[in-house]
Amino acid sequence: MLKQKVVDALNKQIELEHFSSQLYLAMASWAETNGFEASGNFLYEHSDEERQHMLKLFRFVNDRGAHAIVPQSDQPKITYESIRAIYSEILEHEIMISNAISELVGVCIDERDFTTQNFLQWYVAEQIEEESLFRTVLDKLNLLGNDKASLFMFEKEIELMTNAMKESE
Ligand code: OFO
Repeated sequence: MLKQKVVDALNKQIELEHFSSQLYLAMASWAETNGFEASGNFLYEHSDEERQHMLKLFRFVNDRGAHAIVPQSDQPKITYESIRAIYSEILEHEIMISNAISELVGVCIDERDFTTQNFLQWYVAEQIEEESLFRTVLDKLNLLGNDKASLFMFEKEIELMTNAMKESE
């Protein structure tokens, strides 16, 4: 049986993963309607991934005899300054999520819940990957520059990354 402090912390993380999914959906919508079709597809994929992260926690909470709560959702921003602003915001957001996962692992250690701590190792590893992925995307943007031809090439790169991501699923 999960301790209440662990259940509360897991439900808080469910809320964060849910918000990540909504945030990336809003960003996908902006990208798609502002000429960045490849980034739109990439972000739709990421929105789906975040929903999977949320569900994995959700099912774990219920499987362990507690009650997962469907979070209330804040509306993400609708418009973004640029495609660069989107990817910078994502990297910052993912760093915040990594810190939240560390806090959650800390709660499990304090409560001596080593089963949940072990389950969360998947999220610890996933966060390293996600941060690295979005650093790579920003590096590509920085290398290519901001003119139209560079952004076109950037979108081609993102399309390749999305295809690779889908193939590895
Ligand atoms: Fe973006 O990663 Fe979930 O946890």
